[in-house]
Amino acid sequence: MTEMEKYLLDTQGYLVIKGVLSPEEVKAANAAIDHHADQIRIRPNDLAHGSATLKGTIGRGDLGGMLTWEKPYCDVFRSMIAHPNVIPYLEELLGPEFRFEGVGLLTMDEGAEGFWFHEGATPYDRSRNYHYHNGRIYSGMTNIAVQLTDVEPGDGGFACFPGSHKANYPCPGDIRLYEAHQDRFVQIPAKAGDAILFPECLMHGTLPWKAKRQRRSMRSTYNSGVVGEGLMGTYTPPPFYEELTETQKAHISAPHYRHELVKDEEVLTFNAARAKSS
Ligand SMILES: O=C(O)CCC(=O)C(=O)O
Repeated sequence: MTEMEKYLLDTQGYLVIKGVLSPEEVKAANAAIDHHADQIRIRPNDLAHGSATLKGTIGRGDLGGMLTWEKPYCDVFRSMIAHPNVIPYLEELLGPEFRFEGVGLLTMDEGAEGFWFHEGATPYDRSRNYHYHNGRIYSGMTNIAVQLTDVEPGDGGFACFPGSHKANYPCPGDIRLYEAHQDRFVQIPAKAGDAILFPECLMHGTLPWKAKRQRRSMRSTYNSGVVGEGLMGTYTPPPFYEELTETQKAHISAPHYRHELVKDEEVLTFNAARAKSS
């Protein structure tokens, strides 16, 4: 992660990473979705929460279960467990033992409603936080939203309130509903294959979809290796566990703490120096 990327993420609360998926990977993902299109569940217009500016004529589409699809359809989705193009970002923000927590797809057809703006760092949430300490960023739940179709300026789709990942005051309701201070929000254009990286504590949501082309956004979620949001106190490897690579297995392991070797090295170096000087 470059110094420029760290600066942009720290000040804006999001980062656009170009070309996370290649054109071939985007094609494979879209073909897999087309093959399972009958499983897309259209929501009952329940996301705008009464907002006059976010309402739409149809609901958003949701699709899950991609990791369990038969091969080759599952492959691109499984690659997001530890994709080489996002590993450097996740290691920087979450540590080398980051955990993959899941992947989902959302679709929006022309006229689909938006989603009220949620999260935003208040109230403070241990699992979904963001801070800077000892020269580095520590992020809680972190999302990589890969766009599988192009998003142009004014199309709608993902939007956020930059800087809100560091908010200290509760967000007024009319801002959350996109009925006040709309000029402070940004909608994020992206090409198919680009990803939006954002900590969940950034206040984010969705603007109604205006384009004729279907919006497809594949969002993968990660957290640090010691956090598990959805394990209910137990951990059972998924049925496809043995089909994963060793790296992928490592990043879906049960939450655990790994003693950082650097702490041992510090005391060993100190002892070696002391022995030498005595
Ligand atoms: O439309 C988007 O990309 C944001 C969706 C979102 O925030 C969510 O599903 O929780």
